[in-house]
Amino acid sequence: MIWNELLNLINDHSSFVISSHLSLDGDSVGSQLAFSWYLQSLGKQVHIYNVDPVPAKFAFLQNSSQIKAIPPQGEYALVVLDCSNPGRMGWTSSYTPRAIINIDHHRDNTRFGNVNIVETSAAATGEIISSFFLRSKIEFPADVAEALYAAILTDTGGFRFSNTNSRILRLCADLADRGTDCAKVYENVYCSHSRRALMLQSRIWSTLSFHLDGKVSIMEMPLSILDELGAHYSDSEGMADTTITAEGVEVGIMAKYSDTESHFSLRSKGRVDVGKIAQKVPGGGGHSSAAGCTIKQPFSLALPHILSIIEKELS
Ligand SMILES: [Mn+2]
Repeated sequence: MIWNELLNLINDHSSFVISSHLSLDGDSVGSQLAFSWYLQSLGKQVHIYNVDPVPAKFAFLQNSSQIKAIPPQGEYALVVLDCSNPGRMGWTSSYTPRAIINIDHHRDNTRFGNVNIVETSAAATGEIISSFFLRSKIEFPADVAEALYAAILTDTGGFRFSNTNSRILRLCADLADRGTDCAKVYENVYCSHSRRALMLQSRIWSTLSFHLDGKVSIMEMPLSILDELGAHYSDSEGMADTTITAEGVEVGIMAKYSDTESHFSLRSKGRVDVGKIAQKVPGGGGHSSAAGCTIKQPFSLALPHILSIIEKELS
């Protein structure tokens, strides 16, 4: 049984490094904090290393300051959470962990660990970890429940995506029973935009356009407007989810582009598998309802390319 392999590997090591993908989201932050608590409760040394910082809206999570941009040293076993392949961690220094634990829910996970717990039906890596804790009757404190709840809340788009189901809601009820303040998490995650972020978002909204008989909506963010508004890239986070809010739209696109490169975040209401669409672009991938890809072309050329892929998927 795979979980026994995990426990054996944990037993065999005393020092651990936890990491996740670039551009931390709620699932990567919450899962790392919960797993760090678990390893520490077993008396292990834990260092959490991420190349990118914790987004401000997740800083309220207890111990989020333990997530540091300080590369690890010495000997350790590496725990990679919510990350489909090691390249996505963005580490620049070479590293040779004694072993790798890989816990994830992305379909394109490359099974790069010595132990691979990859549950593609899970809504979040936080779901995999929550289920493990509950099944194993591990008593975890309220702040860990809250981290796991934030992980699931954000990866289900606030319980709106098609990965929201009775299993997830029951799990979150358990996390609420263990002391999660659901309203507090909601306020921090969804109601704490800076004015600068809202100004940026108003500019992004103004680019809204519809394509392919109204089945596709697109919002654009040329990276040049960040400097113009003094805004940060992360201030646009969450905008991709708003692209599918229009009636009749099946696929929503948030396009972020420089003069030479165009990144597309794809969202689906459930009928179209946007993970499949993203995979048709080299390096692209993701889930059926949320995925992304980058085309190394200016937006004017990359847009017709992605639309032609979507058109085939819609028909
Ligand atoms: Mn995730």
